[in-house]
Amino acid sequence: MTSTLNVNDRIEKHFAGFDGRLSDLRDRYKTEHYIEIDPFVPEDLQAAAHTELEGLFAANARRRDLLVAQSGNTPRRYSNIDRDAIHQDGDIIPAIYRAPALYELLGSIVGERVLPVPYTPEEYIASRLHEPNDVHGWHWDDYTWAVVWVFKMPPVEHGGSLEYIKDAPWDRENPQPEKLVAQGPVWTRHPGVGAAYLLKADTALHRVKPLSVADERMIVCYSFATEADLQRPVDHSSMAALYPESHARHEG
Ligand SMILES: O=C(O)CCC(=O)C(=O)O
Ligand SMILES: [Fe+2]
Repeated sequence: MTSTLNVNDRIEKHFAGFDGRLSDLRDRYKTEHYIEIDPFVPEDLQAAAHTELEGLFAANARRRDLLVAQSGNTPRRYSNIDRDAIHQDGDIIPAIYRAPALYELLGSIVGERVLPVPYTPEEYIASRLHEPNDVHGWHWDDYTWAVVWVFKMPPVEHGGSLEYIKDAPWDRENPQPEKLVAQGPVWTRHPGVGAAYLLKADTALHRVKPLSVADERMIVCYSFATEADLQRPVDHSSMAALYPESHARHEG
């Protein structure tokens, strides 16, 4: 069993190796609202977390196939795991979310304080696209940042890339994702296994490109908040549609 303390200690040492790249990461984040931390953790932790995640999917995955009204009726067709299952049966994946070293690294890249989200079901989730036409459709996140840790990624010609339009904030009354996508520009990224990408996910309209064939794309998504996020009311109804049990447990 890996202890939480141990995980923080391991990633703190690992992140120290990024010191020489920090100014580049900061500059890129400023212009692209996206950077990659690659590799996100040491190799043995990646392997252990991957084993943990496969076990979580085997025991807890829920297949979803729905349109989410809040993001303009865009599709979610995939298998996912809610935060509570990961919290209960996971070890390394939840420990990383609590690791002070991660908050320090993220804060030094974005230039402000990075905080856990105040709504428990959104702390972390996992998703797996595996069938042809599986897609995580266009949407915005409820909180400012997402860190998406990649465990499986198909070759680019099979889909699974992240696409985003930066600085296209969510008008919850009238989301109009098609219009924003048509206006573009659409930025495309295809992070590799072992990388984690940081995205300013509240103002970037984003999606995962559909799989064109049966393949595997497996990720964990962590969410983070600004101080300002904690002061404003946040509507969690799209989370309630995707993770009904977890939402009911914490908010119901
Ligand atoms: O799978 C991805 O790369 C994106 C995940 C995402 O946008 C989310 O879970 O909100
Ligand atoms: Fe997202």
